[in-house]
Amino acid sequence: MGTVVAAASVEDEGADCPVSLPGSTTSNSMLPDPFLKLNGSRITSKADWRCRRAETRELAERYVYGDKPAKPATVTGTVSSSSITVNVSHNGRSSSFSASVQLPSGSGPFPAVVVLGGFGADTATIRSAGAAVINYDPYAVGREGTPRNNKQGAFYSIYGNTSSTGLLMAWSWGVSRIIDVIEQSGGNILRPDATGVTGCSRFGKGAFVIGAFDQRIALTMPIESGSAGAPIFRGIPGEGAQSLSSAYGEQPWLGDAFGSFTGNPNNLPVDTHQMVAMVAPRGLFIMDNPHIANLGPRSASVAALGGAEVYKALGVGENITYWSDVQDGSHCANRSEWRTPLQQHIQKYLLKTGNAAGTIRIASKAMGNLSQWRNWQTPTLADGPSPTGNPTVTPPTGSPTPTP
Ligand code: MCU
Repeated sequence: MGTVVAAASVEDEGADCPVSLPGSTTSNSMLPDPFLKLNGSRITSKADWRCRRAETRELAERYVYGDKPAKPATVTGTVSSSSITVNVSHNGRSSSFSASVQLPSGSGPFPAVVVLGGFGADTATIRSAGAAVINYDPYAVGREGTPRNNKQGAFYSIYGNTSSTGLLMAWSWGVSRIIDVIEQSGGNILRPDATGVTGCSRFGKGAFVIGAFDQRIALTMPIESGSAGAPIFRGIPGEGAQSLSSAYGEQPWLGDAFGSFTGNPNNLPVDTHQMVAMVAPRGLFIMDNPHIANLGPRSASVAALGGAEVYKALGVGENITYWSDVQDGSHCANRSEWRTPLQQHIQKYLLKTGNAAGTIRIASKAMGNLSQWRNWQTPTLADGPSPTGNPTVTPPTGSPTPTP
């Protein structure tokens, strides 16, 4: 049995947290302590995670992916049973994109899974489980094949072709705008509170970042994401996965600032176990292929194990699944092993009819060892307001009694 935790009603619950990043970084061959605040003390309550997450988000934006701007001044669009259109304008610039929709059978409103790129995700199982598929073309929002100083797509039409934000974050911004439109639509066809995201390979990198950076996403399901996706940056060189410089150079997936770290990931003040943690307490189902070392499956398992420590500390250890125990070695194959857990995740986090506990099922050939990567232990966090859902704040009544 598992604890179901609803997604948040806003993209970023920590938007009001004060975060001032230090001007320099220090080298650390171990994974940064996800519980350690920038002020040098560790969080002590579950409620503290909200603003520690905000620090993590700022670090990830500055050093890894580039900035994700907040919701633009104007977002409009439509939702029909066959498509979603999104129109955005901000600071005198505008752009638009659309995505096709395939509903499941039955009567709505339906939850939906945003599927990036159109391959590798088991859309038949998604729909038979009762969720709609939103076919999202990430390239409409951030194109591949462009130089870093001339990025293209709907995101860059608004924020500029020389924006230092990488494609993964541009794709993430695009999905957030789709959710804005679903919210504004009134929710008669698609439910705004039940959105998932998935994709394989480069689109697994995208799904990972999309889920980390929008707390309205109830279920995040990256598949075989490889370097610049789930694997810890620090583990990639030793594992012999696609090198950080190769991933950085192949496409402008990561932010421009990551260029200073491709040769020395130990200098990064953040690693991907913390992106995993950013998804907490929401549903996360990381699928991986242990047969291709270039994908860094061992390093991805360490990211999941490290991030799972935050899930546990928040009391939602059952909300994360990492599964690389699969037979077929081909990249982005349709795998029978993932059908049942996929269905269970959709039932639990999107339809809210299921309660299956998550599981860590790492193939022995690609088993990472978290203890080799950390020098911190997981704290027992005091109960506090739930880290999702806006905490209820009761304003004091009347003015304080003056002391005579
Ligand atoms: C695993 O994702 C990428 C990989 O990082 C690239 O080096 C390769 O070219 O493409 C993979 C992919 O997206 O395959 C569909």
